[in-house]
Amino acid sequence: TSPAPGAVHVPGWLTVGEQRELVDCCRAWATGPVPLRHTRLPRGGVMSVRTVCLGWHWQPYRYTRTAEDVNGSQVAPMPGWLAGLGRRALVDAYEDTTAGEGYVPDTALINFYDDQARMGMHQDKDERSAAPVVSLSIGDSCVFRFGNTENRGQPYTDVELASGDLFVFGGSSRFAYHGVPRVRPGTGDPRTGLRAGRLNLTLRMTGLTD
Ligand code: MD5
Ligand code: FE
Repeated sequence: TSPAPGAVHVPGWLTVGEQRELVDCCRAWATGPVPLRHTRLPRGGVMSVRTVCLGWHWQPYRYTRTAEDVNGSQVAPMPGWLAGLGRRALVDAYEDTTAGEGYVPDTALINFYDDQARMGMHQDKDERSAAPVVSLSIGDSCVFRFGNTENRGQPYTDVELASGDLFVFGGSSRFAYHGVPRVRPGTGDPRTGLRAGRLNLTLRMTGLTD
């Protein structure tokens, strides 16, 4: 189902087994060189989600290899198999066996939402590439607010994202405003191994070189 050109929602794309494996990996990454933490914003705010990055470290509002804003460590590498999962996501979402060609995501941003966490409406424009963003959701469902490229407010469409769902943001949807106004506690699938909260993994091409 496609709420906008280039945007594709594939409910239940990840099997429970794949979700469980990703949860296990996220647990390991959360205690890696740069731990899962609330990102501090330059104006003194703190994000309610907790984030850990692979490949490149996102700090508002740029990508670096080392996390000067956390502990100065170099972020863990982006695994090749995770980039491969991103290519398979594009093939399936766009129903085009060639859609993954040349897609080499070099960063993953992993967001953990507890019951209270939210993500305000924003655009993702710190990447120097217009390649699609692949979004994978695990755990509690959420309301995902999918807006427009012109302004932060209306018009927008609210979409329910559940455990295992794939969302690809390509084409003209790549730079649309979006956010997560609420998580729905208790809606996750315990078989994933995630007992509470929501995990979102986004795979991206930064377009950066060292
Ligand atoms: C999330 N994360 O559910 C979302 C999923 C973030 C973030 O927003 O920046 O970490 S990513 C959704 C996304 C990415 C790129 C474009 C669009 C949505 N879009 O055009 O709607 O934690
Ligand atoms: Fe975003």
